[in-house]
Amino acid sequence: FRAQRAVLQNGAADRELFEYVFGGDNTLLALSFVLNIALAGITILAIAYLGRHLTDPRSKAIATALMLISIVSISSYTGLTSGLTLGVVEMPPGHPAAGATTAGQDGVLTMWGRYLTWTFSTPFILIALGMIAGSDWTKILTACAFTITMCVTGLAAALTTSSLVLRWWWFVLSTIFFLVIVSIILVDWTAEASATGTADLFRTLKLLTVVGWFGYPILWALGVEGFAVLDVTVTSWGYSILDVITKYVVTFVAMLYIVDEPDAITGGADYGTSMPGL
Ligand code: RET
Repeated sequence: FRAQRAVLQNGAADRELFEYVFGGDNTLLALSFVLNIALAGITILAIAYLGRHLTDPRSKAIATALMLISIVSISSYTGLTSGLTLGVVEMPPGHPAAGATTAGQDGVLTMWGRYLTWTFSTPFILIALGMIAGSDWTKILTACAFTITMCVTGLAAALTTSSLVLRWWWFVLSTIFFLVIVSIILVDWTAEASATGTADLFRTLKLLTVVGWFGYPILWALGVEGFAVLDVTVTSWGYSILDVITKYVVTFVAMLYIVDEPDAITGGADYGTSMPGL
């Protein structure tokens, strides 16, 4: 009975939050979700179109990883839009937003679906980047493992209501995992991209990724869940704009390069012999 009641309450909660966001007073917030559904859809179609003549298995694998970023994204933003992955979370004592109310409930609006779905989208960004750099699967999967851990601890930071110190401790843990990823990109993959012959493309992708990814923890710290300097709408637009850079812009830059199937991407005639583990 208790479980049933929890399900029913949740059923009502997603409807309440949907009405809160789309009920007319929060149009800007609603737009920050809907815009990304449109952009993810366009990106998926564009990859299918641009990649229609690809033949090489490595080029196809990179294009598939790129497409999966937007496939996760369209699902993620549908979750936020429907209210299913939104929640009202009460902040612990001492937090600047402690005592706030949202949609008639105690707490602040938390877009926890974002942190959850980054767990699934960021690995595909790293798979695409790692393959473009010509890295090995040990490093690519290490980066993926760290991004999953980073996102899950970020989710924990957002949902912890027991203590302010523990919220920030989750944040510190997540940031440490983030720095491991940054070092793999800046040190390992940069060197490997030079050896592979994709240094030019990788430099652009690296810049977009590293600068863009740093925006997320900064926004978290400044947003309602951190120091509460920015309100929910500004925070949400911040994440939506960062998503445009780190997902769709990265995808188009990579895709436009890959369609020509240069040797450096396909592995060339020597693929599988001269670069073991590629
Ligand atoms: C959080 C808060 C805790 C500390 C850190 C964070 C980093 C998040 C990042 C997210 C990147 C998301 C992307 C999504 C695209 O789909 C979780 C905000 C370090 C780097 C690129």
